[in-house]
Amino acid sequence: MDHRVTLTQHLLREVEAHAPGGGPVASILAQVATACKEIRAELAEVGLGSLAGMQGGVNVQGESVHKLDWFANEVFTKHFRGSGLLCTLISEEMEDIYHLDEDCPRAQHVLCYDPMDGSSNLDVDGAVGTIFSVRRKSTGKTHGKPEEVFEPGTEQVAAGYVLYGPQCMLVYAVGGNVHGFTLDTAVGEFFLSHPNIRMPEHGKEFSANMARLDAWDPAFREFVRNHSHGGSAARSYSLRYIGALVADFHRALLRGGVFFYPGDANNPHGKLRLLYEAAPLAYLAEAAGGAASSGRERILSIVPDGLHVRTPLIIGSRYEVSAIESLLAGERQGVANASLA
Ligand code: P6P
Repeated sequence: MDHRVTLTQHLLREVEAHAPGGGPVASILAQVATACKEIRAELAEVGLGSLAGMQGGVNVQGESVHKLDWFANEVFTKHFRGSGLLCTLISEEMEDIYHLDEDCPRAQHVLCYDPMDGSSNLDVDGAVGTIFSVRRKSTGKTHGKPEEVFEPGTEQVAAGYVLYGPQCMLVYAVGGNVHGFTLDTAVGEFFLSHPNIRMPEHGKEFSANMARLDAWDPAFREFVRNHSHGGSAARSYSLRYIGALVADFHRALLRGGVFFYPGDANNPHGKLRLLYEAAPLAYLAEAAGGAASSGRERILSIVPDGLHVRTPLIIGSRYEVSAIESLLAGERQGVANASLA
């Protein structure tokens, strides 16, 4: 059998090359992968088990909680409590930080994660995902408080996601390139399948909840018009929208194009959360040669002032992100078209 590179082998090499002294980071990401394998096993048969449907109640986001949202969150706390790998967990499903007291003395890192992104897709067998971001714990007065992670996304030391689709893929970066792994379910191991992923300079698809078109800044309507059939752009695009950020981002990562979730008059910061959705995906987008913007600034430059702060998100190939930014800045589409020719 040809030598297939396991996630563990790859992590050790990649961390050594790009995060010297970051040995614990390799172990953290390996533990994340193990947690996600357990989540996937449950997902694969959710219709047959007791975890189908809603748990009742709403989370800190005011969103209905699916039973698997909480199950996935618990899998993470179980896999890291007592591991000595993490000092603090920050989750979409937990209002406050989750401090691992017994691990704190040994641990040097914090994990921000969305355990089950797109969970509304679950009961219709749609794609869902887990998003994760690793940051260093602070040793100063902010340690053990939310302020510990009130740093720009450039401070992340690793980020990635697991996409539970027809395949189960894990994608991560730890300071170098972006790499993709596919789960061999017979072996129970992630094997390297997409080394050194580069996001195409531009794509042929845009991804957005078009039902909100009239609520957005007119620049988004102009971008959609310009890139739809008969539009002024050099080619017309297709619309693809899965309703799970991880799945819509993964497509743009591999095929190019753009996903956007703007703010509007009622929700100027949009819906997506910075710490465990936008920032980790922006880290990957830029590492793969793409871009991620709030429309006003680079996502990785934003300093959060809360654990669950939201941000508008425009993420994908450089051409499309800059085209939208140009329109938002009041420039005409022609400026951005030049780079498409
Ligand atoms: P809407 C899922 O609930 C999520 O947080 C993201 O995964 C997804 O991109 C977005 O919300 C979908 O939101 O408003 O289009 O249903």
